[in-house]
Amino acid sequence: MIFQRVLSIYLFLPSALSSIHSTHDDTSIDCDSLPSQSDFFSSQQLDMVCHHRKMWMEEREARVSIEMGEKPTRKQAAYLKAIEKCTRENCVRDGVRRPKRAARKTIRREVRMMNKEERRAVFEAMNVLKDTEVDNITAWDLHTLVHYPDSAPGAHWGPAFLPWHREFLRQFEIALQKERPMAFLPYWDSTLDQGLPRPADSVLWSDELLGNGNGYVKTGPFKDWETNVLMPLSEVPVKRLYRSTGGRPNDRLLSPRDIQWVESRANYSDLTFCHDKTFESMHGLSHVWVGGFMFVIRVSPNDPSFYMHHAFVDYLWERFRQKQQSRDQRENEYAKKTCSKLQELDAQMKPFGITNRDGLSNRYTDEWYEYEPIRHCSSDRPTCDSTYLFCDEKEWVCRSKVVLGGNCTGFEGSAICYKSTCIKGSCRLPPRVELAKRLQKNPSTSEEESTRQSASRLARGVVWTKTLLIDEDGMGIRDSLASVTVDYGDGSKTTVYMNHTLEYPELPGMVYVPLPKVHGDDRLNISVTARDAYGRYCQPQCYNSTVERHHVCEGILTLSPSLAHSSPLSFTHDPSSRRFLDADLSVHPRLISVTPPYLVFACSRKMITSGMIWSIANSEKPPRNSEEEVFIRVALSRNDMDDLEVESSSLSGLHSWRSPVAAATSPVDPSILFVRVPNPELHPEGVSARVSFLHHGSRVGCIVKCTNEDGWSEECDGIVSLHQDPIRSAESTFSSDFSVLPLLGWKMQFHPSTWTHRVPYLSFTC
Ligand SMILES: [Cu+2]
Repeated sequence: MIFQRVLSIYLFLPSALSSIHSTHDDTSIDCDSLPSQSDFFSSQQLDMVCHHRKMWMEEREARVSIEMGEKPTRKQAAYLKAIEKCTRENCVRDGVRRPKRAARKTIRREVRMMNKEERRAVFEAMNVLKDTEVDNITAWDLHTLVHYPDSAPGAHWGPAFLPWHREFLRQFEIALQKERPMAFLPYWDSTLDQGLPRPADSVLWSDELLGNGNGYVKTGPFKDWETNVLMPLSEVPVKRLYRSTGGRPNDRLLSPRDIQWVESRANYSDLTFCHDKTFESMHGLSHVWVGGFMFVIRVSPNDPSFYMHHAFVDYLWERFRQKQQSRDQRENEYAKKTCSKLQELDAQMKPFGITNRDGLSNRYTDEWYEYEPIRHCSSDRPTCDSTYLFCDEKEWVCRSKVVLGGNCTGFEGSAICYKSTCIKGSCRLPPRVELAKRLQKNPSTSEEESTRQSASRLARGVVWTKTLLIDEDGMGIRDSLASVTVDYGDGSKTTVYMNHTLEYPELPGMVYVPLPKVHGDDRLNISVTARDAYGRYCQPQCYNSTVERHHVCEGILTLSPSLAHSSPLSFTHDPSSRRFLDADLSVHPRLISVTPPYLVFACSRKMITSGMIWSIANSEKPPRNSEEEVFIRVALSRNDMDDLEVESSSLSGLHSWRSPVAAATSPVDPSILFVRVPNPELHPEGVSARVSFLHHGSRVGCIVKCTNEDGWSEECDGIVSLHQDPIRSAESTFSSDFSVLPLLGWKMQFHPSTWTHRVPYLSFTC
């Protein structure tokens, strides 16, 4: 009978708990009116807590776990049941010879306190769970599904929150230990990061520990982890581990004051949601701070940081238990208000075959595990016990170190920087080492040289596109050590560096990227990645032409001469015109605009929005032209007349110019001439000039047509007017910049097949 009950739980996990739906009585509780420690949270934070609760409730009612398929298979149910029945003594094959019944208690350490071997064991075990399939779903993802609201309807928003997660973590730790007996669940003490100038720069989010926090997780032990669900609340279909650590300005991690508050509560009720929102809300702060999958409760165990954060929450609860409760109280004291029947002391701790009361048992920390505290530093012992921590001698506490390139303002002279030094507020390599690095950026990786390399390697030539690297403040990166690497997919790669002699319309932070030329029906996928000057990951964002915004993307460019098969990026084979990629030269000089490149990189830890990307481009204004003269374009089709000359003379009589037609012809288009006229910027009243043609000194009768703004053309007298005010200028495209002239009239935005061209105002047939 008992066996049957337990089995049925798993056969119906998690989607088929329909019988309880009508009995959820917690939806009616007004979240906003529940008390909380008001000065610990901003009103937005409290609003968000209630919003998350609402989301959880709705997902519970909607039975969102259909993502998993209707029911777990027998094999999946058996896996979960076996884990639940396991303890270290009866399940974990230790490898170490010790008396059978005396398996040692697991010691859970802070993630930065693990030694190399422990780190390897934990991260390997996690990866084994991610790689082990149980009927088309990984063991890792199966654990995540246990945390879904319809599987675990009582896991949140009430007094069962702490015991439920305690049991959930115990099972997860067992799963790790079955793979690597040495493994344990590390905890993440976020107070070590909370006091840093910029907590997202903590060494925790580096390759050696949890991997990068800005965007797709592309470094560290969990890089490129796939998830079995789409990341909720994302505008783009993200199915890969994703974070946005500290990306939103008002989020924060746990502070020592928060911890003191938890430890000093008088009884268990004070830590539970229906009596006081504080503790559960506090736990939510780190969730939203990490962002990405962690942002949404249901899917948050996709990110390994979930387990480490929850181990810390469990540790804080244990500290309260040890400090404020007797052994007996720990197992029997509970909350009077439970918010829901599911949270009552003797209710089943769904989906597990135990009750909420069982989760208060002293066995967890008597027999199975305990937490190793962080030893903080003191004037007697001014050191911390980890290479990832340093002693803040102003407050005698240990804090996390900061990665190369990170913000260390206020900590100059301390050991805050991991493998680097705090110089003027940021973690840098010693000046001599940094200089050597810049010099070492050897000629073979300079832009010109690598172009030649890739050109010869690809044998088919290159085309150029632009990309933009954006820094912490939402500005273009100017450091010449920032780089972009192109992976051609055939085993060859090229790295190019920041351009630092900028000319309009080049944006600061811009890098030219060489891509292979494609022909005919070819289609190539090229991966482009970028690193900031300190070697840190930059998150690609691509332009989506349907919604006209930049979105997080994978940084893969699909190249094809046909738009239908290509990413909508602009490119050109001509190095001299690449400068004008993404620019609109078909408009009056005062209206010239640049769009951001199709592919840009957010190297910052802050959230970079499409609006910010576009404002970088929009803030670049064309320089005012103060040359005496400008060139306009004139179209000419002629009937075999040699020695033709072109002339322009201003109607004011103050300016005239004459040139052989051959000398005025565009180098790229023989039907276009460049004709000099006075610069309207220097003549506020405007400039009018007559254009005419001469043959051996005498004027030639030509048919002249004028094409207006809308593309209509009619016969006219060959007079063109230019004005500094775009509306009053008959010819709107003119310039005195020789490098622009051949491209004047072109709008070179997005894929070249969509570029448009404006015909000159004046067209002559002579
Ligand atoms: Cu949870």
